[in-house]
Amino acid sequence: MNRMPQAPGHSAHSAHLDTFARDRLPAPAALPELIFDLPELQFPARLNCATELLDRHVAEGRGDRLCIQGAGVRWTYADLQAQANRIAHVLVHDMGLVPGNRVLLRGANSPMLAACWFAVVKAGGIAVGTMPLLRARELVAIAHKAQISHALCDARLAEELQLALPDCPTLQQVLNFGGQLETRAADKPPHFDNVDTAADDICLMAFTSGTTGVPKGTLHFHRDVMAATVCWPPHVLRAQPDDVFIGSPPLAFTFGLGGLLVFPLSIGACAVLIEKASPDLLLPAIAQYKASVCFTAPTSYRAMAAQVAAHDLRSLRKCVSAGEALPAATRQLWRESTGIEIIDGIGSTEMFHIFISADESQARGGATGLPVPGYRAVVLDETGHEVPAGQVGRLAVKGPTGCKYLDDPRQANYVQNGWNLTGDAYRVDVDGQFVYQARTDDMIISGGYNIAGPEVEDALLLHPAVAECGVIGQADEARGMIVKAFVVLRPGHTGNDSLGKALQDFVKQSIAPYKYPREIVFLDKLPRTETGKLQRFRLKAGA
Ligand code: 3UK
Repeated sequence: MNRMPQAPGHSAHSAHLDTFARDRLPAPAALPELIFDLPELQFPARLNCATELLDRHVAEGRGDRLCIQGAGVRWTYADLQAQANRIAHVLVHDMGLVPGNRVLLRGANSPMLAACWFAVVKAGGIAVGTMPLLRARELVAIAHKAQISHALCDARLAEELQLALPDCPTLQQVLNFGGQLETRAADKPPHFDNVDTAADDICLMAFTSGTTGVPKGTLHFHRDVMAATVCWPPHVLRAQPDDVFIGSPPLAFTFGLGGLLVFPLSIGACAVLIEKASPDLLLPAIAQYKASVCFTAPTSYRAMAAQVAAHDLRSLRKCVSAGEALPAATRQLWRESTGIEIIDGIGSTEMFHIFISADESQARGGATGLPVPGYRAVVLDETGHEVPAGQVGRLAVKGPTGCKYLDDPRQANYVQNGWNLTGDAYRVDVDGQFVYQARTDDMIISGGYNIAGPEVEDALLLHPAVAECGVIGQADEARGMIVKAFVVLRPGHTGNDSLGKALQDFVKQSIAPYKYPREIVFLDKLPRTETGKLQRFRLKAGA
């Protein structure tokens, strides 16, 4: 155990022998204020989240319960534990992992990827998930920034990592699963003593799905992962041990890691991890696995709504939307086609998971919801003062988790005066509901009016010809900016001037006329990230 004197806020008893990440935590003064006022948030000083999420169930006699399914695999809790333990032995004994090392994980969602995640965390390593579509150049940037020492990679994605390796001098140990990893693991013992980590040892480095600049690595402690499990899931989602979780977000995205692995396991439920979960594949998968809790992005619900009739979705009872604002039209469409009220929630990579949300009974079209128990949220003006109800300002949150960038001056943008500033413009209604406006940078200022693109999108989405749309501000000499809409039409409609005019009139009828899109461009599809977010910067650049 190392007992070096540490700066305040660092545990004096870290289990990490490799202190690279811990040495690059933000300075104490740059950290957000933390709140631990729920009784469930009183964590012990020693905590390994893998012990709590996985081993605990086996120790308490639930080893035979179904834990993970996908790609022809059905693992009980005992099966996943044994697999993770064997891989942990490979990491430690064959690959020389020491606590604190960063392990890159590369693969589409699958049971093996989940086993690898647990193996890293059990061994006291830091799991660094990466999006499956990343190319060599992006992998190099992450490997460099995180000083990655080890990688576990799906054999089918090995090529791109191989291309990156010559430029990753610190990355010396690579094993592929769907390949050598299973062979090595097969003759390792199924028992492993998890490293006795401190509650505030780092177990996870999640890179933001940022659109510009060098990627930001957000650091999360074992305690952060456990804190997330006792806030939103029991208070808003309220899933049960018999629930079967399914969805689309990658485990490399904390929305997916929480929703599809950490949260189901925290209650002894079952997680389905499928590699491809586009709307046309997610629907049959829900039917096949009799899934009951679904996590995906707003656009995916909109696309699935059109196809629900062809599938047996009787098992489905809870649907969670996050990643971007849920348009009121999409909420309504999903309710009309399935009878299910979507649970919307805003979360971020920096906060780990959802901090404002509404359950089915609180849900209201156009509003994100209320601060999740354990979190506080306010709306601030430019000078950092809270604005009155109804006024738009910058969303600020604090709770038991918070932003900790790895060695990054942008920490000072996200954390100010102890608050986490997510970069979102919000308004609080008189009933306390938080109403999303836009990303702060995306607010459109036109002819002296402040216009939120998503509000115009909501209005357009109610038109029967509109499948998807994105609204941005485009520089304009006379008005500063004009509202410009990019529209994808439903099959059977043709983009022409008369439809453009009809859409403009349609918007003017449902929201203040000055918000109508003065320019409309018809596209075949909208540019989106792997996590389902609209890439407005690309629309602005004319893509
Ligand atoms: C936007 C939303 C309106 C918002 C995430 C749930 O999306 C997640 O993390 P990211 O770091 O992005 C964070 C930003 O995305 N956003 C997310 N959800 C909503 N805007 N309504 C929503 N429901 O701009 C936020 O600042 O990629 C979401 C859980 C974990 C996550 N990491």
